[in-house]
Amino acid sequence: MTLQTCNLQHAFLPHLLLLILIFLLHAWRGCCHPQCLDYKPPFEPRQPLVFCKEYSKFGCCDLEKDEEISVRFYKIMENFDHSGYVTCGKYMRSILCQECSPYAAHLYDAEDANTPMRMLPGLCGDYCSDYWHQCRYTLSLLLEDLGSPQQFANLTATIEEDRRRFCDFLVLKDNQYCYPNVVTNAELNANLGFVREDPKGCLELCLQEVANGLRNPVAMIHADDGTHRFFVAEQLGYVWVYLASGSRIDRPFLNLTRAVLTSPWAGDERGFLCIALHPRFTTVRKAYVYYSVSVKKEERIRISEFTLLTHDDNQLDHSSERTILEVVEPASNHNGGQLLFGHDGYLYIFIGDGGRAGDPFGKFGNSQNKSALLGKVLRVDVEDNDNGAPYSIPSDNPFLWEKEARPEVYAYGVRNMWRCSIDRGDPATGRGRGRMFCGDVGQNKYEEVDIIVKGGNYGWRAKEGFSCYDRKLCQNSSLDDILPIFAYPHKLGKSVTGGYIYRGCQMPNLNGLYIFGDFMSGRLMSLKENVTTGEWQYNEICMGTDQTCRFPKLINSYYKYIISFAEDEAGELYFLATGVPSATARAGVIYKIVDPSRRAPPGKCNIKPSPVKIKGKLIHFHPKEGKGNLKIIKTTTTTRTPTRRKPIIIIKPPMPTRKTIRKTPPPPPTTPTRPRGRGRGRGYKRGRRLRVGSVRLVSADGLSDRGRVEIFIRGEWGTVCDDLFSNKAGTVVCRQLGFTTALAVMKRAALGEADRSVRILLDDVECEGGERSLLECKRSRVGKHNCSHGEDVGVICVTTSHQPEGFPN
Ligand SMILES: *[C@@H]1O[C@H](CO)[C@@H](O)[C@H](O)[C@H]1NC(C)=O
Ligand SMILES: *[C@@H]1O[C@H](CO)[C@@H](O)[C@H](O)[C@H]1NC(C)=O
Ligand SMILES: *[C@@H]1O[C@H](CO)[C@@H](O)[C@H](O)[C@H]1NC(C)=O
Ligand SMILES: *[C@@H]1O[C@H](CO)[C@@H](O)[C@H](O)[C@H]1NC(C)=O
Ligand SMILES: *[C@@H]1O[C@H](CO)[C@@H](O)[C@H](O)[C@H]1NC(C)=O
Ligand SMILES: *[C@@H]1O[C@H](CO)[C@@H](O)[C@H](O)[C@H]1NC(C)=O
Ligand SMILES: [Ca+2]
Repeated sequence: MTLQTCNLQHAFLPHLLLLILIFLLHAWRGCCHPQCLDYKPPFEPRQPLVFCKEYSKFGCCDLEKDEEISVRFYKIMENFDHSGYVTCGKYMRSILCQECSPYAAHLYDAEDANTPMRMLPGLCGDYCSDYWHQCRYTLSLLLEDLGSPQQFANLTATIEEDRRRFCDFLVLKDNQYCYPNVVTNAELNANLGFVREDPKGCLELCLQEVANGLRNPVAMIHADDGTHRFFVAEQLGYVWVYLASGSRIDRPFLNLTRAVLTSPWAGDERGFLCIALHPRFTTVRKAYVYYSVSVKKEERIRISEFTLLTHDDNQLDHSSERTILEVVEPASNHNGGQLLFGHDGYLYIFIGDGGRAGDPFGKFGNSQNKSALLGKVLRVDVEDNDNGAPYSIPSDNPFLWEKEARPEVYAYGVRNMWRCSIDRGDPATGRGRGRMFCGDVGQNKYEEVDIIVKGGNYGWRAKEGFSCYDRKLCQNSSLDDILPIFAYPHKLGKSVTGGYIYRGCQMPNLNGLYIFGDFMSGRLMSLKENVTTGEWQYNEICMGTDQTCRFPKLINSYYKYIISFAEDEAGELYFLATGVPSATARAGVIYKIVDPSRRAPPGKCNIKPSPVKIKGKLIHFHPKEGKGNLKIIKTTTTTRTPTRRKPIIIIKPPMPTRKTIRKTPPPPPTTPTRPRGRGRGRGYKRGRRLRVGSVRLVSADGLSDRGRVEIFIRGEWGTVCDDLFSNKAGTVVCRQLGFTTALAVMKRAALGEADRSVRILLDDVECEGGERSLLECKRSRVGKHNCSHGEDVGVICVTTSHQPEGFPN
């Protein structure tokens, strides 16, 4: 008896441990995040679905996919008589429609691209039992529809007879996320599709790295000319052009390094600070820049104008500089540094109070003194300035008739506005259009965000945020100042970086959200206006968990010195940050802000960048972050080391490699395993569900290890034609097929040419070798190529232990 119990315990212990482990794993993973089978967030379809109606409001299908599913359904239902239709139709429909569920990736166990997906959505135990009792013989029909008919007929014939095996195959062990529980779980569905908040109310967003290796990137702008280029300025005096493809042109747009006054010390506020392009840049090819210079041993800020070269759209004429304005800076800090064109076509210049602490200059400081240009927002007109004065004064500038005031002044009482932007307005209603938002850096207590209006007094040095700084000035009834829309104390951050109101297309949840940050604390923040009360509601922005940000290319960490925010031509938002705030350290990265909870419906936000003629070479983009190799980047500082340099703080640790986490136990025998290369080639069997980026080898002689490369994208098999296709790219293909490496890569159709009906889907593929699919490599856009089938590529794959036969050398 004792012996028996003992044995029992022994037999039980591993199971118990396993159970505990599974439980812990689930607890640790917490709540699943909605995700589609294409590894992207769900969306609201543009047109309501007809067949899978329950996912019309939010899910993973558009109308096209919905139709595809309904065609499959009716094809399967042809096998039923009326009573069968009545009994089983609902199961068929529900099972087929789970592809449209916002939790599709979980139901199909597809979150991890390295493990096979389920062929059918994971069902809950009870539902599976009912299904088995009523309609078990329909399983083979569902599977037949997906893959190789005989194979599955044979396999399912045995499963269909045995409820346990049947449900082992179909059940998803996670009781919360199986169908239909996932649909009815109130907690999961309560805020489905909205930006998720963590328990502290922090909005969970993710990031995508779009550029790196930059030296204190201070500004990023676009030309609004249809090219979707970015112009990125570095503090030491360079401006670089990035194309819509993400590649950078090797020649600088502007190289002012010789003239710009700056230093490698961390926190030096001098340097090249901003660039703005003429609002009609396609016709008026001028750029305006804002930088620090030393003239006769005097520090100044200079605003000047450059003209584009006539024969190169990506370079300014360096000999065309014309000074618009120079202002003497009494101290090296508080140089302002924003330059932008308003919707009125005028140039706005944001100038700091001149520096030191407490705006000590003159009787009551510069900011409240309208005879001084320091501590002001200026507005000038640079239209038609080719002859005569470099700028004129707009006729409705607010202080034209005030005797002592400079006519350029548009608003005053500002301390050191760092980063201002103009609201494009709500895409549907236009509400908010033209509002000007600025972050104004505080003294020693509060950082603030202001909306700038004509003639406004923003309070400095009488006030800092909402509180009095200079008590005497503050109590003067004639101050009549405009309060910030938001101010935060120094325990949250010590140097505000103004941002943008999101008005892009790809992240519908973020519309109307003002996103900004803090340079010192690395905090990302947001404000949302309550339209009824006019109040701005604050929410911190946090990085989503690894689980939340598990979409291709997304990361959930960033360098903490947030230098600037930016908007691209389409209105998507970015921020520029660095790990080492020195003008010479190549530690700056540009991040795109991504909402993992919802995307716009597919096709809605497509852009077609107009072509750009390029002189010089392109430097392709390689993401560095989020691959587990975030490292401290050493500054190249040669002179004084900064005194208060802080170590790099990564807000979240880098993502773990995905291979380690699996939700369900190893699949039962009927779940097809990853392709192993054998039995493939011409006779390719659709043994597993095809996914975007799958590859196959097509060869005339039916050999499984070689052939012309075909890739599956958007529901079709297409070919790859490419002169750049290297062994590394070949290796990516071979790995996907279960081999270890590519023995040879053949170009110019040496392994066969596709017939005309096969589209060429990929060209200019350049891989590093570690990618999981050719789609992750650098490449032209899908379907964009400049070759013919005479250039189709092929590979010969090998598993390194043996050489294939019949291959010369
Ligand atoms: C399926 O079963 C039939 C008859 O039992 C057999 O001839 C055939 O080879 C089997 N097919 C597979 C793929 O196992
Ligand atoms: C930029 O200009 C400086 C001095 O004028 C020059 O030494 C440097 O090589 C230029 N850099 C580039 C990338 O053209
Ligand atoms: C205001 O600024 C002007 C220009 O810098 C200066 O000459 C004047 O003394 C200042 N006025 C006061 C009251 O400080
Ligand atoms: C209040 O401010 C006005 C204008 O700046 C000034 O003329 C006046 O002397 C101030 N009053 C006091 C009591 O400081
Ligand atoms: C706006 O504020 C009012 C009053 O505080 C509140 O009742 C309402 O829920 C708020 N609206 C939103 C969208 O937060
Ligand atoms: C076109 O072909 C040339 C030469 O094969 C190649 O260098 C280039 O990158 C190709 N692609 C495009 C989009 O021009
Ligand atoms: Ca203020």
